Amino acid sequence: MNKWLMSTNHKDIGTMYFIFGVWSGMVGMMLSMLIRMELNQPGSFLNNDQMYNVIVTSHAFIMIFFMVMPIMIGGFGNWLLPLMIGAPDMAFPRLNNMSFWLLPPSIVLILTSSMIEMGAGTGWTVYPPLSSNTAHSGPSVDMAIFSLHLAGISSILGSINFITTTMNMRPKGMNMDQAPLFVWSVLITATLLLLSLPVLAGAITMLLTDRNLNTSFFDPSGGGDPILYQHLFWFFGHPEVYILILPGFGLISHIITQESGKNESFGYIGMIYAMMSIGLLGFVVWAHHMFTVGMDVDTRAYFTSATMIIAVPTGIKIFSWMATMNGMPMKMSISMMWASGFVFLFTIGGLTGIILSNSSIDIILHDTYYVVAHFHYVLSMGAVFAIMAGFIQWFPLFTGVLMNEKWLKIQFLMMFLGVNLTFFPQHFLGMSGMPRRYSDYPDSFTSWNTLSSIGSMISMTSILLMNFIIMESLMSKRTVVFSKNNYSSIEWLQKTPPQEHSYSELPIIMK
Ligand code: HAS
Ligand code: CU
Repeated sequence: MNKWLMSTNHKDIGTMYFIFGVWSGMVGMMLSMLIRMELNQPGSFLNNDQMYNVIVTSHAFIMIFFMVMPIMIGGFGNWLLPLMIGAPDMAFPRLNNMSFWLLPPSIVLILTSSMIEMGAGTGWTVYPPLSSNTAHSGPSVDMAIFSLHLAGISSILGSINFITTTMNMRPKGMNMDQAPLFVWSVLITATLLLLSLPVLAGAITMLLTDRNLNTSFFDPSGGGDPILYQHLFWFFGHPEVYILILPGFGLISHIITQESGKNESFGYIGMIYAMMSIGLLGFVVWAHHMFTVGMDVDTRAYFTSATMIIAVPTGIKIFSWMATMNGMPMKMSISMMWASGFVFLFTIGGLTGIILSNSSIDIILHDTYYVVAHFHYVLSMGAVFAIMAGFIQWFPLFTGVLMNEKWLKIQFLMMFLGVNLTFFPQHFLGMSGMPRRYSDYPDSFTSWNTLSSIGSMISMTSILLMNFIIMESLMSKRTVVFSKNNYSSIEWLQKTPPQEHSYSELPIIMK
Protein backbone atom coordinates (compact mmCIF):
# COMPACT_ATOMS: atom_id res chain seq x y z
CA MET A 1 0.00 0.00 0.00
CA ASN A 2 2.66 2.50 1.06
CA LYS A 3 4.73 1.34 -1.90
CA TRP A 4 2.30 3.30 -4.06
CA LEU A 5 0.86 5.96 -1.76
CA MET A 6 4.20 7.16 -0.48
CA SER A 7 6.34 6.09 -3.40
CA THR A 8 9.56 7.94 -4.11
CA ASN A 9 10.53 5.62 -6.94
CA HIS A 10 10.48 7.17 -10.41
CA LYS A 11 9.37 3.92 -12.07
CA ASP A 12 6.47 3.33 -9.67
CA ILE A 13 5.39 6.96 -9.90
CA GLY A 14 5.66 6.69 -13.70
CA THR A 15 3.44 3.62 -13.59
CA MET A 16 0.89 5.47 -11.46
CA TYR A 17 0.87 8.31 -14.00
CA PHE A 18 0.26 5.78 -16.77
CA ILE A 19 -2.65 4.16 -14.93
CA PHE A 20 -4.10 7.57 -14.07
CA GLY A 21 -3.69 8.82 -17.64
CA VAL A 22 -5.23 5.74 -19.20
CA TRP A 23 -8.18 5.91 -16.81
CA SER A 24 -8.74 9.59 -17.61
CA GLY A 25 -8.39 8.74 -21.29
CA MET A 26 -11.29 6.33 -20.95
CA VAL A 27 -13.42 9.05 -19.32
CA GLY A 28 -12.41 11.54 -22.02
CA MET A 29 -13.23 9.00 -24.70
CA MET A 30 -16.70 8.32 -23.32
CA LEU A 31 -17.37 12.07 -23.29
CA SER A 32 -16.23 12.28 -26.92
CA MET A 33 -18.62 9.46 -27.79
CA LEU A 34 -21.46 11.49 -26.26
CA ILE A 35 -20.42 14.43 -28.44
CA ARG A 36 -20.41 12.25 -31.58
CA MET A 37 -23.80 10.75 -30.62
CA GLU A 38 -25.32 14.21 -30.30
CA LEU A 39 -23.86 15.21 -33.68
CA ASN A 40 -24.54 11.93 -35.47
CA GLN A 41 -27.67 13.39 -37.01
CA PRO A 42 -29.49 16.74 -36.90
CA GLY A 43 -31.90 17.39 -34.06
CA SER A 44 -31.33 17.01 -30.39
CA PHE A 45 -30.21 13.81 -28.71
CA LEU A 46 -29.29 15.02 -25.21
CA ASN A 47 -32.06 17.64 -25.22
CA ASN A 48 -29.88 20.01 -23.24
CA ASP A 49 -27.53 22.48 -24.95
CA GLN A 50 -25.83 23.57 -21.74
CA MET A 51 -25.09 19.93 -20.95
CA TYR A 52 -23.65 19.47 -24.42
CA ASN A 53 -21.24 22.34 -23.82
CA VAL A 54 -20.34 20.94 -20.39
CA ILE A 55 -19.46 17.64 -22.07
CA VAL A 56 -17.29 19.39 -24.68
CA THR A 57 -15.53 21.35 -21.94
CA SER A 58 -14.89 18.32 -19.73
CA HIS A 59 -13.71 16.31 -22.73
CA ALA A 60 -11.04 18.92 -23.56
CA PHE A 61 -9.87 19.44 -19.97
CA ILE A 62 -9.63 15.74 -19.27
CA MET A 63 -7.82 14.90 -22.49
CA ILE A 64 -5.31 17.76 -22.16
CA PHE A 65 -4.59 17.93 -18.42
CA PHE A 66 -5.43 14.40 -17.28
CA MET A 67 -4.57 12.22 -20.28
CA VAL A 68 -1.86 13.63 -22.58
CA MET A 69 0.21 15.54 -20.01
CA PRO A 70 0.23 12.85 -17.28
CA ILE A 71 1.08 10.09 -19.76
CA MET A 72 3.74 11.94 -21.75
CA ILE A 73 5.52 13.89 -19.03
CA GLY A 74 4.49 11.97 -15.92
CA GLY A 75 4.55 8.47 -17.39
CA PHE A 76 7.24 8.46 -20.07
CA GLY A 77 9.21 11.29 -18.44
CA ASN A 78 9.45 9.60 -15.06
CA TRP A 79 10.15 6.19 -16.47
CA LEU A 80 12.64 7.06 -19.19
CA LEU A 81 14.40 10.31 -18.32
CA PRO A 82 16.36 9.08 -15.25
CA LEU A 83 17.25 5.86 -17.10
CA MET A 84 18.39 7.73 -20.19
CA ILE A 85 20.80 9.94 -18.24
CA GLY A 86 21.85 7.12 -15.92
CA ALA A 87 20.47 8.78 -12.78
CA PRO A 88 19.34 6.62 -9.84
CA ASP A 89 16.04 8.53 -9.59
CA MET A 90 14.56 12.01 -10.01
CA ALA A 91 16.27 14.87 -8.19
CA PHE A 92 13.38 15.39 -5.72
CA PRO A 93 11.66 12.01 -5.24
CA ARG A 94 9.19 13.16 -2.59
CA LEU A 95 8.23 16.21 -4.64
CA ASN A 96 7.66 13.74 -7.48
CA ASN A 97 5.18 11.83 -5.32
CA MET A 98 3.40 15.08 -4.46
CA SER A 99 3.14 16.08 -8.15
CA PHE A 100 1.33 12.86 -8.86
CA TRP A 101 -1.01 12.91 -5.86
CA LEU A 102 -2.19 16.45 -6.64
CA LEU A 103 -3.83 15.07 -9.78
CA PRO A 104 -6.56 12.82 -8.27
CA PRO A 105 -8.10 15.67 -6.23
CA SER A 106 -7.81 17.87 -9.31
CA ILE A 107 -9.74 15.47 -11.56
CA VAL A 108 -12.32 14.96 -8.81
CA LEU A 109 -12.90 18.74 -8.82
CA ILE A 110 -13.33 18.93 -12.60
CA LEU A 111 -15.65 15.90 -12.66
CA THR A 112 -17.83 17.10 -9.77
CA SER A 113 -17.90 20.57 -11.32
CA SER A 114 -19.68 19.05 -14.31
CA MET A 115 -22.15 17.14 -12.14
CA ILE A 116 -23.44 19.93 -9.87
CA GLU A 117 -25.66 22.92 -10.65
CA MET A 118 -25.36 23.90 -14.33
CA GLY A 119 -21.80 22.63 -14.94
CA ALA A 120 -19.05 24.62 -16.68
CA GLY A 121 -20.14 24.98 -20.31
CA THR A 122 -17.45 27.49 -21.12
CA GLY A 123 -15.12 25.53 -23.38
CA TRP A 124 -11.56 24.82 -22.17
CA THR A 125 -10.71 28.47 -22.84
CA VAL A 126 -13.12 29.69 -20.08
CA TYR A 127 -13.60 33.10 -21.77
CA PRO A 128 -15.50 35.77 -19.87
CA PRO A 129 -18.23 37.02 -20.07
CA LEU A 130 -19.57 33.47 -20.65
CA SER A 131 -17.58 32.26 -17.64
CA SER A 132 -18.55 35.23 -15.44
CA ASN A 133 -21.13 34.89 -12.70
CA THR A 134 -23.85 36.42 -14.88
CA ALA A 135 -23.78 33.62 -17.50
CA HIS A 136 -22.44 30.88 -15.22
CA SER A 137 -23.79 31.41 -11.73
CA GLY A 138 -23.21 28.72 -9.12
CA PRO A 139 -19.97 27.04 -8.09
CA SER A 140 -19.23 24.91 -11.21
CA VAL A 141 -16.82 27.34 -12.87
CA ASP A 142 -15.14 28.06 -9.52
CA MET A 143 -14.53 24.36 -9.04
CA ALA A 144 -13.09 24.09 -12.54
CA ILE A 145 -10.74 26.97 -11.67
CA PHE A 146 -9.63 25.22 -8.48
CA SER A 147 -9.09 22.03 -10.46
CA LEU A 148 -6.79 23.93 -12.82
CA HIS A 149 -4.98 25.47 -9.85
CA LEU A 150 -4.15 22.00 -8.52
CA ALA A 151 -3.18 20.56 -11.90
CA GLY A 152 -1.03 23.65 -12.48
CA ILE A 153 0.79 23.27 -9.14
CA SER A 154 1.36 19.61 -9.99
CA SER A 155 2.89 20.51 -13.36
CA ILE A 156 5.05 23.32 -12.00
CA LEU A 157 6.51 21.07 -9.29
CA GLY A 158 7.06 18.33 -11.87
CA SER A 159 8.82 20.79 -14.18
CA ILE A 160 11.19 21.92 -11.43
CA ASN A 161 11.97 18.26 -10.81
CA PHE A 162 12.67 17.43 -14.47
CA ILE A 163 14.81 20.53 -15.04
CA THR A 164 16.86 19.88 -11.88
CA THR A 165 17.27 16.20 -12.70
CA THR A 166 18.47 16.93 -16.22
CA MET A 167 20.85 19.68 -15.13
CA ASN A 168 22.36 18.07 -12.02
CA MET A 169 22.11 14.34 -12.33
CA ARG A 170 23.80 13.56 -15.62
CA PRO A 171 27.01 11.51 -15.40
CA LYS A 172 30.29 13.46 -15.72
CA GLY A 173 30.90 12.46 -19.32
CA MET A 174 27.49 13.46 -20.65
CA ASN A 175 27.31 17.06 -21.83
CA MET A 176 23.98 18.51 -22.90
CA ASP A 177 25.05 18.14 -26.53
CA GLN A 178 25.24 14.40 -25.89
CA ALA A 179 21.97 14.04 -23.99
CA PRO A 180 19.30 11.86 -25.64
CA LEU A 181 16.64 13.72 -27.64
CA PHE A 182 13.81 12.63 -25.32
CA VAL A 183 15.70 14.19 -22.40
CA TRP A 184 15.99 17.41 -24.39
CA SER A 185 12.30 17.33 -25.32
CA VAL A 186 11.25 16.96 -21.66
CA LEU A 187 13.69 19.67 -20.56
CA ILE A 188 12.23 22.13 -23.09
CA THR A 189 8.65 21.11 -22.25
CA ALA A 190 9.31 21.64 -18.54
CA THR A 191 10.72 25.09 -19.27
CA LEU A 192 7.63 26.02 -21.29
CA LEU A 193 5.41 24.82 -18.43
CA LEU A 194 7.34 26.78 -15.86
CA LEU A 195 7.06 30.00 -17.87
CA SER A 196 3.47 29.69 -19.12
CA LEU A 197 1.47 28.07 -16.31
CA PRO A 198 1.82 31.00 -13.86
CA VAL A 199 0.18 33.22 -16.50
CA LEU A 200 -2.80 30.87 -16.71
CA ALA A 201 -2.92 30.74 -12.91
CA GLY A 202 -3.01 34.54 -12.84
CA ALA A 203 -5.77 34.73 -15.44
CA ILE A 204 -8.06 32.18 -13.78
CA THR A 205 -7.44 33.68 -10.33
CA MET A 206 -8.44 37.11 -11.67
CA LEU A 207 -11.55 35.43 -13.09
CA LEU A 208 -12.19 33.88 -9.69
CA THR A 209 -12.07 37.25 -7.94
CA ASP A 210 -14.21 38.79 -10.69
CA ARG A 211 -16.78 36.09 -10.00
CA ASN A 212 -16.70 36.16 -6.21
CA LEU A 213 -15.01 39.29 -4.83
CA ASN A 214 -16.50 41.93 -7.11
CA THR A 215 -13.29 42.86 -8.90
CA SER A 216 -13.67 43.79 -12.58
CA PHE A 217 -10.48 42.77 -14.36
CA PHE A 218 -12.52 41.43 -17.27
CA ASP A 219 -15.73 43.43 -16.79
CA PRO A 220 -16.07 46.63 -18.88
CA SER A 221 -18.72 48.04 -16.53
CA GLY A 222 -15.98 48.32 -13.91
CA GLY A 223 -13.28 49.49 -16.32
CA GLY A 224 -12.01 46.01 -17.18
CA ASP A 225 -11.64 44.25 -20.53
CA PRO A 226 -12.58 40.69 -21.53
CA ILE A 227 -9.90 40.80 -24.26
CA LEU A 228 -7.28 40.95 -21.49
CA TYR A 229 -8.41 37.48 -20.44
CA GLN A 230 -7.91 36.19 -23.97
CA HIS A 231 -4.36 37.57 -24.13
CA LEU A 232 -3.46 36.03 -20.77
CA PHE A 233 -5.10 32.71 -21.63
CA TRP A 234 -3.38 32.34 -25.02
CA PHE A 235 -0.01 33.44 -23.70
CA PHE A 236 -0.37 30.19 -21.79
CA GLY A 237 -2.52 28.36 -24.35
CA HIS A 238 -0.24 28.42 -27.34
CA PRO A 239 2.89 27.22 -25.48
CA GLU A 240 0.57 24.59 -23.99
CA VAL A 241 -0.12 23.04 -27.40
CA TYR A 242 3.64 22.62 -27.89
CA ILE A 243 3.87 21.20 -24.36
CA LEU A 244 1.41 18.56 -25.54
CA ILE A 245 3.51 17.57 -28.57
CA LEU A 246 7.21 18.12 -27.70
CA PRO A 247 7.66 15.02 -25.48
CA GLY A 248 5.99 13.08 -28.30
CA PHE A 249 8.62 14.48 -30.70
CA GLY A 250 11.26 13.09 -28.33
CA LEU A 251 9.66 9.64 -28.20
CA ILE A 252 9.25 9.52 -31.97
CA SER A 253 12.94 10.43 -32.52
CA HIS A 254 14.08 7.49 -30.38
CA ILE A 255 11.69 5.02 -31.99
CA ILE A 256 12.54 6.02 -35.56
CA THR A 257 16.28 5.98 -34.84
CA GLN A 258 16.14 2.60 -33.16
CA GLU A 259 13.76 0.92 -35.57
CA SER A 260 15.69 2.19 -38.60
CA GLY A 261 18.81 0.55 -37.23
CA LYS A 262 20.73 3.82 -36.94
CA ASN A 263 23.11 4.86 -34.18
CA GLU A 264 21.81 8.38 -33.90
CA SER A 265 19.06 10.55 -35.29
CA PHE A 266 19.77 12.37 -38.55
CA GLY A 267 20.65 15.96 -37.63
CA TYR A 268 20.82 15.38 -33.87
CA ILE A 269 22.05 18.92 -33.11
CA GLY A 270 19.53 20.36 -35.59
CA MET A 271 16.76 18.45 -33.81
CA ILE A 272 17.76 20.13 -30.51
CA TYR A 273 17.83 23.60 -32.05
CA ALA A 274 14.51 22.92 -33.80
CA MET A 275 12.84 22.03 -30.48
CA MET A 276 14.36 25.09 -28.81
CA SER A 277 13.12 27.33 -31.65
CA ILE A 278 9.63 25.85 -31.50
CA GLY A 279 9.57 26.43 -27.74
CA LEU A 280 10.84 29.99 -28.01
CA LEU A 281 8.64 30.99 -30.97
CA GLY A 282 5.66 29.41 -29.19
CA PHE A 283 5.70 32.37 -26.80
CA VAL A 284 5.37 35.09 -29.43
CA VAL A 285 2.46 33.85 -31.58
CA TRP A 286 -0.42 33.68 -29.10
CA ALA A 287 -2.74 36.20 -30.78
CA HIS A 288 -3.28 33.91 -33.80
CA HIS A 289 -6.11 32.54 -31.63
CA MET A 290 -7.67 36.00 -31.42
CA PHE A 291 -7.67 37.31 -35.00
CA THR A 292 -11.41 37.96 -34.77
CA VAL A 293 -11.28 40.35 -31.81
CA GLY A 294 -10.74 43.35 -34.12
CA MET A 295 -6.96 43.73 -34.22
CA ASP A 296 -5.26 46.36 -36.31
CA VAL A 297 -3.70 45.19 -39.56
CA ASP A 298 -0.06 45.53 -38.42
CA THR A 299 -0.64 43.32 -35.38
CA ARG A 300 -2.37 40.77 -37.59
CA ALA A 301 0.52 40.84 -40.06
CA TYR A 302 3.01 40.31 -37.24
CA PHE A 303 1.17 37.36 -35.65
CA THR A 304 0.60 35.73 -39.04
CA SER A 305 4.29 35.99 -39.98
CA ALA A 306 5.63 34.89 -36.59
CA THR A 307 3.28 31.89 -36.60
CA MET A 308 4.32 30.79 -40.09
CA ILE A 309 8.00 30.82 -39.11
CA ILE A 310 7.31 27.85 -36.80
CA ALA A 311 6.84 25.71 -39.94
CA VAL A 312 10.62 25.99 -40.50
CA PRO A 313 11.90 24.23 -37.33
CA THR A 314 8.95 21.82 -37.52
CA GLY A 315 9.86 21.06 -41.13
CA ILE A 316 13.46 20.41 -39.98
CA LYS A 317 12.10 17.81 -37.61
CA ILE A 318 9.85 16.15 -40.20
CA PHE A 319 12.59 15.95 -42.83
CA SER A 320 15.18 14.75 -40.27
CA TRP A 321 12.84 11.94 -39.24
CA MET A 322 12.43 10.97 -42.89
CA ALA A 323 16.20 11.10 -43.44
CA THR A 324 16.69 8.89 -40.36
CA MET A 325 14.25 6.37 -41.85
CA ASN A 326 16.20 6.32 -45.12
CA GLY A 327 17.40 2.82 -45.95
CA MET A 328 15.52 1.04 -43.21
CA PRO A 329 14.07 -2.44 -43.79
CA MET A 330 10.61 -2.50 -45.36
CA LYS A 331 9.24 -4.78 -42.63
CA MET A 332 8.14 -2.46 -39.86
CA SER A 333 7.64 -3.12 -36.18
CA ILE A 334 4.30 -2.02 -34.70
CA SER A 335 5.80 0.98 -32.91
CA MET A 336 7.37 2.05 -36.21
CA MET A 337 3.93 1.90 -37.86
CA TRP A 338 2.64 4.33 -35.23
CA ALA A 339 5.73 6.49 -35.67
CA SER A 340 5.36 6.74 -39.44
CA GLY A 341 1.63 7.35 -38.99
CA PHE A 342 2.62 10.16 -36.66
CA VAL A 343 4.99 11.79 -39.16
CA PHE A 344 2.40 11.65 -41.96
CA LEU A 345 -0.69 12.77 -40.02
CA PHE A 346 1.06 15.36 -37.84
CA THR A 347 2.27 16.99 -41.06
CA ILE A 348 -1.32 17.23 -42.34
CA GLY A 349 -2.35 18.84 -39.05
CA GLY A 350 0.62 21.21 -39.20
CA LEU A 351 -0.23 22.30 -42.75
CA THR A 352 -3.82 23.18 -41.82
CA GLY A 353 -2.30 25.17 -38.94
CA ILE A 354 -0.32 27.19 -41.49
CA ILE A 355 -3.56 27.83 -43.38
CA LEU A 356 -5.25 29.03 -40.18
CA SER A 357 -2.33 31.31 -39.38
CA ASN A 358 -3.33 33.57 -42.30
CA SER A 359 -5.31 36.18 -40.37
CA SER A 360 -7.72 36.98 -43.21
CA ILE A 361 -8.51 33.30 -43.85
CA ASP A 362 -8.85 32.75 -40.11
CA ILE A 363 -11.62 35.36 -39.91
CA ILE A 364 -13.68 32.87 -41.95
CA LEU A 365 -12.44 29.66 -40.35
CA HIS A 366 -12.18 30.71 -36.70
CA ASP A 367 -14.56 28.79 -34.41
CA THR A 368 -15.51 26.39 -37.21
CA TYR A 369 -14.91 22.66 -37.48
CA TYR A 370 -11.83 23.39 -39.63
CA VAL A 371 -10.06 24.38 -36.41
CA VAL A 372 -11.41 21.25 -34.71
CA ALA A 373 -10.01 19.14 -37.58
CA HIS A 374 -6.64 20.93 -37.34
CA PHE A 375 -6.11 20.35 -33.67
CA HIS A 376 -7.33 16.78 -33.70
CA TYR A 377 -4.84 15.95 -36.46
CA VAL A 378 -1.97 17.30 -34.32
CA LEU A 379 -3.40 15.88 -31.07
CA SER A 380 -5.47 12.74 -31.72
CA MET A 381 -3.09 11.68 -34.47
CA GLY A 382 0.03 13.49 -33.27
CA ALA A 383 0.13 13.29 -29.49
CA VAL A 384 -1.93 10.10 -29.23
CA PHE A 385 0.01 8.30 -31.99
CA ALA A 386 3.28 9.25 -30.23
CA ILE A 387 1.90 7.88 -26.96
CA MET A 388 0.83 4.63 -28.65
CA ALA A 389 4.20 4.30 -30.40
CA GLY A 390 6.12 4.89 -27.17
CA PHE A 391 3.85 2.68 -25.11
CA ILE A 392 4.27 -0.25 -27.50
CA GLN A 393 8.01 0.38 -27.87
CA TRP A 394 8.70 0.40 -24.12
CA PHE A 395 5.92 -1.91 -22.89
CA PRO A 396 8.40 -4.77 -22.26
CA LEU A 397 10.51 -2.41 -20.14
CA PHE A 398 7.51 -1.18 -18.14
CA THR A 399 5.89 -4.55 -17.50
CA GLY A 400 8.36 -7.30 -18.45
CA VAL A 401 5.84 -8.96 -20.76
CA LEU A 402 5.08 -8.91 -24.48
CA MET A 403 1.87 -8.01 -26.31
CA ASN A 404 0.38 -9.95 -29.20
CA GLU A 405 1.87 -8.46 -32.38
CA LYS A 406 -0.83 -9.61 -34.77
CA TRP A 407 -3.57 -8.01 -32.68
CA LEU A 408 -1.49 -4.88 -32.27
CA LYS A 409 -1.28 -4.60 -36.05
CA ILE A 410 -5.06 -4.99 -36.42
CA GLN A 411 -5.51 -2.44 -33.67
CA PHE A 412 -3.22 0.05 -35.43
CA LEU A 413 -5.06 -0.31 -38.73
CA MET A 414 -8.45 0.16 -37.03
CA MET A 415 -7.29 3.24 -35.18
CA PHE A 416 -5.69 4.71 -38.32
CA LEU A 417 -8.94 4.24 -40.22
CA GLY A 418 -11.08 5.44 -37.31
CA VAL A 419 -9.36 8.73 -36.54
CA ASN A 420 -9.04 9.72 -40.19
CA LEU A 421 -12.69 8.93 -40.84
CA THR A 422 -13.62 10.96 -37.77
CA PHE A 423 -11.57 14.06 -38.45
CA PHE A 424 -10.94 14.38 -42.19
CA PRO A 425 -14.61 15.18 -42.98
CA GLN A 426 -14.49 17.92 -40.32
CA HIS A 427 -12.29 19.97 -42.67
CA PHE A 428 -15.19 20.02 -45.15
CA LEU A 429 -17.73 20.87 -42.44
CA GLY A 430 -15.52 23.74 -41.30
CA MET A 431 -15.06 25.12 -44.78
CA SER A 432 -18.85 25.00 -45.25
CA GLY A 433 -19.18 27.11 -42.12
CA MET A 434 -20.26 24.64 -39.43
CA PRO A 435 -19.40 26.29 -36.09
CA ARG A 436 -17.80 24.45 -33.15
CA ARG A 437 -19.40 24.17 -29.67
CA TYR A 438 -22.99 23.94 -31.00
CA SER A 439 -25.17 20.87 -30.40
CA ASP A 440 -27.10 21.00 -33.69
CA TYR A 441 -26.64 21.84 -37.36
CA PRO A 442 -28.59 22.26 -40.60
CA ASP A 443 -29.55 19.12 -42.60
CA SER A 444 -26.99 19.85 -45.33
CA PHE A 445 -24.17 18.92 -42.93
CA THR A 446 -25.60 15.50 -42.11
CA SER A 447 -23.48 13.18 -44.29
CA TRP A 448 -20.05 14.32 -43.12
CA ASN A 449 -21.22 14.33 -39.51
CA THR A 450 -22.60 10.80 -39.69
CA LEU A 451 -19.37 9.60 -41.30
CA SER A 452 -17.42 11.33 -38.55
CA SER A 453 -19.51 9.64 -35.86
CA ILE A 454 -18.99 6.24 -37.49
CA GLY A 455 -15.24 6.91 -37.50
CA SER A 456 -15.33 7.69 -33.79
CA MET A 457 -16.98 4.33 -33.09
CA ILE A 458 -14.24 2.55 -35.03
CA SER A 459 -11.59 4.40 -32.98
CA MET A 460 -13.35 3.50 -29.75
CA THR A 461 -13.49 -0.16 -30.74
CA SER A 462 -9.76 -0.11 -31.46
CA ILE A 463 -9.06 1.40 -28.01
CA LEU A 464 -11.14 -1.34 -26.41
CA LEU A 465 -9.10 -3.86 -28.41
CA MET A 466 -5.92 -2.22 -27.05
CA ASN A 467 -7.23 -2.68 -23.50
CA PHE A 468 -7.82 -6.31 -24.28
CA ILE A 469 -4.32 -6.74 -25.75
CA ILE A 470 -2.77 -5.23 -22.61
CA MET A 471 -4.84 -7.44 -20.30
CA GLU A 472 -4.04 -10.53 -22.36
CA SER A 473 -0.31 -9.80 -22.22
CA LEU A 474 -0.37 -9.27 -18.45
CA MET A 475 -2.32 -12.47 -17.88
CA SER A 476 -0.39 -14.72 -20.25
CA LYS A 477 3.00 -13.48 -18.90
CA ARG A 478 5.02 -13.95 -22.09
CA THR A 479 8.30 -12.72 -20.69
CA VAL A 480 11.09 -10.85 -22.39
CA VAL A 481 14.42 -12.27 -23.48
CA PHE A 482 16.97 -9.97 -25.01
CA SER A 483 19.50 -11.19 -27.48
CA LYS A 484 22.62 -9.06 -27.76
CA ASN A 485 20.95 -5.72 -27.08
CA ASN A 486 18.95 -5.98 -30.26
CA TYR A 487 15.46 -4.81 -29.50
CA SER A 488 13.81 -6.09 -32.67
CA SER A 489 15.02 -9.65 -32.10
CA ILE A 490 13.06 -10.06 -28.88
CA GLU A 491 12.17 -13.70 -28.42
CA TRP A 492 9.29 -15.12 -26.50
CA LEU A 493 9.91 -17.33 -23.53
CA GLN A 494 6.63 -18.63 -22.30
CA LYS A 495 7.48 -20.54 -19.17
CA THR A 496 9.84 -18.36 -17.16
CA PRO A 497 8.10 -16.08 -14.65
CA PRO A 498 8.87 -12.38 -15.24
CA GLN A 499 10.51 -11.82 -11.85
CA GLU A 500 13.53 -13.88 -12.88
CA HIS A 501 14.66 -11.34 -15.44
CA SER A 502 16.62 -8.19 -14.94
CA TYR A 503 15.44 -5.38 -17.17
CA SER A 504 18.44 -3.20 -16.57
CA GLU A 505 20.02 -4.76 -19.66
CA LEU A 506 17.42 -3.09 -21.87
CA PRO A 507 19.02 -0.92 -24.53
CA ILE A 508 16.91 2.15 -23.87
CA ILE A 509 19.89 4.44 -23.57
CA MET A 510 20.76 5.58 -27.02
CA LYS A 511 21.53 8.78 -28.82
FE1 HAS B 1 -2.55 24.90 -33.89
C1 HAS B 1 -5.59 26.41 -33.14
C2 HAS B 1 -1.82 27.42 -36.12
C3 HAS B 1 0.56 23.54 -34.44
C4 HAS B 1 -3.11 22.66 -31.36
N1 HAS B 1 -4.07 24.58 -32.53
C5 HAS B 1 -5.23 25.29 -32.40
C6 HAS B 1 -6.03 24.73 -31.35
C7 HAS B 1 -5.31 23.69 -30.83
C8 HAS B 1 -4.08 23.60 -31.58
C9 HAS B 1 -5.72 22.80 -29.66
O1 HAS B 1 -2.79 30.31 -36.62
C10 HAS B 1 -7.42 25.19 -30.95
C11 HAS B 1 -7.43 25.98 -29.68
C12 HAS B 1 -8.85 26.37 -29.34
O2 HAS B 1 -9.49 25.66 -28.55
O3 HAS B 1 -9.33 27.36 -29.88
N2 HAS B 1 -0.94 25.39 -35.07
C13 HAS B 1 -0.85 26.44 -35.92
C14 HAS B 1 0.44 26.41 -36.61
C15 HAS B 1 1.12 25.32 -36.11
C16 HAS B 1 0.23 24.69 -35.15
C17 HAS B 1 0.94 27.36 -37.65
N3 HAS B 1 -1.49 23.39 -33.08
C18 HAS B 1 -0.22 22.98 -33.43
C19 HAS B 1 0.20 21.89 -32.61
C20 HAS B 1 -0.83 21.65 -31.73
C21 HAS B 1 -1.88 22.60 -32.04
C22 HAS B 1 1.56 21.21 -32.73
C23 HAS B 1 -0.97 20.64 -30.65
C24 HAS B 1 -0.32 19.51 -30.58
N4 HAS B 1 -3.53 26.57 -34.52
C25 HAS B 1 -3.03 27.50 -35.40
C26 HAS B 1 -3.97 28.62 -35.50
C27 HAS B 1 -5.04 28.34 -34.64
C28 HAS B 1 -4.73 27.05 -34.05
C29 HAS B 1 -3.82 29.84 -36.31
C30 HAS B 1 -6.27 29.20 -34.34
C31 HAS B 1 -7.39 28.88 -35.24
C32 HAS B 1 -8.65 29.55 -34.77
O4 HAS B 1 -9.25 30.28 -35.58
O5 HAS B 1 -9.08 29.34 -33.62
C33 HAS B 1 2.53 24.90 -36.50
O6 HAS B 1 3.30 24.60 -35.36
C34 HAS B 1 2.51 23.70 -37.41
C35 HAS B 1 3.88 23.47 -38.02
C36 HAS B 1 3.96 22.17 -38.79
C37 HAS B 1 3.94 22.05 -40.13
C38 HAS B 1 4.04 20.70 -40.78
C39 HAS B 1 5.46 20.22 -41.05
C40 HAS B 1 6.33 21.19 -41.79
C41 HAS B 1 6.83 20.98 -43.01
C42 HAS B 1 7.68 22.05 -43.62
C43 HAS B 1 7.12 22.63 -44.90
C44 HAS B 1 5.84 23.36 -44.74
C45 HAS B 1 5.66 24.66 -45.04
C46 HAS B 1 4.28 25.25 -45.01
C47 HAS B 1 6.78 25.55 -45.47
C48 HAS B 1 3.76 23.22 -41.01
C49 HAS B 1 6.63 19.70 -43.77
C50 HAS B 1 3.73 25.42 -46.41
C51 HAS B 1 2.26 25.59 -46.41
C52 HAS B 1 1.34 24.85 -47.11
C53 HAS B 1 -0.10 25.08 -46.92
C54 HAS B 1 1.75 23.79 -48.11
CU1 CU C 1 -1.62 28.51 -31.26
